Amino acid sequence: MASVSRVFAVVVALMVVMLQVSNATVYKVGDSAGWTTIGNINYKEWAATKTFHVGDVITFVYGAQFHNVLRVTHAMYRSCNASVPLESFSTGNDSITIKTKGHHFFVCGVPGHCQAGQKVDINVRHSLTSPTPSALPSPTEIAAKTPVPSPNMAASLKFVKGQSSLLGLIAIATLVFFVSD
Ligand SMILES: *[C@@H]1O[C@H](CO)[C@@H](O)[C@H](O)[C@H]1NC(C)=O
Ligand SMILES: *[C@@H]1O[C@H](CO)[C@@H](O)[C@H](O)[C@H]1NC(C)=O
Ligand SMILES: [Cu+2]
Repeated sequence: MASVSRVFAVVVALMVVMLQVSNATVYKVGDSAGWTTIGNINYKEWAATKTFHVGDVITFVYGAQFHNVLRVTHAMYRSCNASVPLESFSTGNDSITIKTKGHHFFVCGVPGHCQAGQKVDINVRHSLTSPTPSALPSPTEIAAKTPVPSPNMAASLKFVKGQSSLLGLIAIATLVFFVSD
C-alpha cells in the first residue's frame, strides 16, 4: 500500500517538475502576420500584450528575401540605425531564446523597414513569475507527503524553473532517492 502512494507521489512530483521545466513559451512575433512591413503591424502593441520570461522563445517568421532580424542596442533601436548590429539572423524562421532579464531590441535591417515600424522591444520584467498550474498539488503539498523537508523542496522546484532540464532530472533523481528509502 505504502509503495503505491510512494509511486503516486513520485509521478505527481515528476509531472510538476516537467511542467515547470517546459514552462517556456514560444512567441511568434506579430502572431499570424509574422515579421513584416505589410499591414502596419504595431509591434509595440503586440509586445505590450505579452509577459515575457527568461527561457521564452521569440520566433521571427518572414520571407528571407525581403527582411532580416538584427538585435541592436536601445540607441540603435530608437534611431533605426542598425549599421553595427549585436547579432543578425536571416533564415526567415529565426527562433531566439531569451536568456536575460531586461530589454531585447530587434529591428529589420532592410532600408526603411525599421522606420516603417518593423522593430520590436522584448522586455523581460521578471525571470521567475509564471504561476504553478492550479490543477496539480503545490510543491509544498507534495513535500508534506514525502520525507523531503518542505522548504528545500519548494525552493528546489522554484530553482528548477527556468533552468535546464538536466537540473529537472537531478531533482527527480533526488526525489526518487528520498522517497524510495
Ligand atoms: C549609425 O551608427 C554608426 C555607428 O554607431 C555611425 O557610424 C553612423 O554614422 C550612424 N549613421 C547614421 C545615419 O546616423
Ligand atoms: C519554423 O521552424 C519551426 C521549428 O524550428 C517549425 O516548427 C515551424 O513550422 C517553422 N515555421 C515556418 C513558417 O517555416
Ligand atoms: Cu524588413
